[in-house]
Amino acid sequence: MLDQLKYQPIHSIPESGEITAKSPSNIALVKYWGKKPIQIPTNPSISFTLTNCFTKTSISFKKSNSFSFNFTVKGVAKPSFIPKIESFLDRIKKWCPFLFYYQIDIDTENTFPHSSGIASSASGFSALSLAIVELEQKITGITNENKYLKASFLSRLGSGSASRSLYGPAAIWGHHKNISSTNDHYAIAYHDLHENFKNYQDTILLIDKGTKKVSSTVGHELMHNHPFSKERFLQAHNNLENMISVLQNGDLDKFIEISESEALTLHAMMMTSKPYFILMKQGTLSAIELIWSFRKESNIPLSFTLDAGANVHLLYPLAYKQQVLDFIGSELIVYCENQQYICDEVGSGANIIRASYA
Ligand code: 2P0
Repeated sequence: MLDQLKYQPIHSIPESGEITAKSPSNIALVKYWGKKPIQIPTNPSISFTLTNCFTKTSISFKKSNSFSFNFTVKGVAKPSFIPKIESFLDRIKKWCPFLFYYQIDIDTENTFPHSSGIASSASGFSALSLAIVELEQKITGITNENKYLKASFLSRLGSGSASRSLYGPAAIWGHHKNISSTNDHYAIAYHDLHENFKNYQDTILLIDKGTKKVSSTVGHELMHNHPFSKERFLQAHNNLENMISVLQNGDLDKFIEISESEALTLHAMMMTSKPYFILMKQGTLSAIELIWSFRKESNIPLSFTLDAGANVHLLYPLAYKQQVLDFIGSELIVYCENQQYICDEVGSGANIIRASYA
């Protein structure tokens, strides 16, 4: 299956150029939590692709006798990101050997604040990977639909959840025996959404913008020898299958049940790891209680999900946007750091903004 993603060598490569790609973040409905080397998920996951939270990444490249790279955020050097990018470049070398004939400057910017607690690795690695595959297609002259698959494949080697950011409105990553084309190496697009989920909203309450005490990489690691891992992986397979039925038939009650259970199970896994840890804050729990009361009283199908952090993602149909924003303004905003929240919605994935070659 991976043969189609191999680099097809040719003899001439551009002297220099610049490619800019844009890719959004995503929010998992069925969560990826646990992996095997190298970046192989222990269960399949599905996410909504977002729109407003995105990363724009430019790679400038110049032919050189020795490979080197620079990494900046809006022109400012960020040495703390270098080890993760070095490890990514090392992993993709075999798949993109052409990259190593260049000196590369990578410059990136996020629309969401870096310290907002929203992972920039999903949008960041997917934007960078798409730019690299764009260069590959320029070199090989092969332009086909494998572009996004390969970008997803490379993204996965940077950060697992990044593999799902390439396409909208949703993406599935990880093999499921009953869902065709699913595999552990790259994500596939999922399009079959019921009308109820078109333009579905994700309003993100920024409960805690600090750096997490335990990184996702460490959290994934703790699923090895976890007392409940076997059951959890089985549950995720079942939830994925059920979630796909829900996305097709528009059953919002079932959507709420699966997505909230997934969020709480993710955090339950953290709380039962060895060592155990908690990433939710008091504001996270207060917001969840209020969401449940609001849903009961208003009958509005508002649900929540959580990422590996304290922030709360409010999921709801576009038709209820005003009521939900009023509810946030009157009851939830006190739990948001600096009263900040981000309005986002389901989107269409990554794309190339600009490419020039010399
Ligand atoms: C997800 N998360 O499915 C899950 C749910 C967070 C909670 O994937 O080690 O940054 O880079 O592969 O992708 C966050 O983990 O981890 C994550 P790595 P990643 O979105």
